[in-house]
Amino acid sequence: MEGEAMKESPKARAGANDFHTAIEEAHVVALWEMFDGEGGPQPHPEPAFHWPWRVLEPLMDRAVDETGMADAERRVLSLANPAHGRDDYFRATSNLNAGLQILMPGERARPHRHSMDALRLVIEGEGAATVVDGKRCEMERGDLILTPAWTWHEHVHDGETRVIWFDALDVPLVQDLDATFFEPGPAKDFPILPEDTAFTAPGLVPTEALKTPYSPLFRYPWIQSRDALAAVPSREDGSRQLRYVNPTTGGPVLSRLDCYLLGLESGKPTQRYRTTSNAVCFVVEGSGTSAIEEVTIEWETNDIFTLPHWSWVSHTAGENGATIFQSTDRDVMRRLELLREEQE
Ligand code: 1HN
Repeated sequence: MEGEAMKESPKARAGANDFHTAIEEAHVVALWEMFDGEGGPQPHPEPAFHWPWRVLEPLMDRAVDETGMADAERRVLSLANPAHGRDDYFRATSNLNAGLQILMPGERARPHRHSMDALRLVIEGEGAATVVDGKRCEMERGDLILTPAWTWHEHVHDGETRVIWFDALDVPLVQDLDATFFEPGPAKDFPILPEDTAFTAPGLVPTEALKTPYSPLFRYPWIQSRDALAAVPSREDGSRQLRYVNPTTGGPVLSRLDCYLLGLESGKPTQRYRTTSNAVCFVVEGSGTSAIEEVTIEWETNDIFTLPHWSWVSHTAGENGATIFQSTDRDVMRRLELLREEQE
């Protein structure tokens, strides 16, 4: 009653309005009216989202009919999370961009470079290659190809079938930091790089390679990742995990993209965890379900789904187990001292 009487007092109302008009005109906000008093991490801002391959694959074929490579810098369908709106089309999840790219036989995506880190995980096709600072990286199913920030990169295709790959970039983060730079080719002034065979002896790296802030290996072939994952002992929940690292530092492969390969055993839910980092998952093999806060995603091979920050996550693989590739901003969060992780 007292409160209502106060509200109805013309003098009080005029006073409040005066204050609110005045602060609005001064471009300031009264924080005590905004803050809800709850400490600790705020609820995660977006639900997990899922792009099934059965929906995207036909659209990739249609994209080929829509545009030729003469008119497209890259023939990419960018995964625009509806939580961020279609105008924010680079956000698959808050800090990460993901997309699918298709190249047809004889086509070429011309060289360029940009301040964003980028990587590709090859989905299908043979005969395509990404040329990174002059180094040719063949693209085969499951291969991880890096195109680090400010390296020249182009995609070429001398094979006979369509080639499709998953793209992941740190575009939204770089945009938010207002640090986007782009330069069209032709590629020029790139360094002479060691062959990947210079890195294949465990414990030995060429000294010149220590000078880059990214992995000097631009290609992580699937057969090697698959065999390495098979050799990792299972954790109690049946999962196995590998991190793709820069062999010269043991750190992330790229400054702002940190990648993992997760192996899941059939029918065993993984221990629930949450992290302040974000991930985009690409299903390399198998099918299964993931419980991500209130959302349950049923995924199959080649599907893409997100793990938004601070969401409780548990994965369960179907009959034959599964392998999931994860592109994350985890090492960015760690270096900013914002990485928090919990396990149940
Ligand atoms: C880019 O340069 C590529 O080089 C793919 O293949 C996707 C999305 C946003 C900005 C640049 C590529 C991209 C991109």
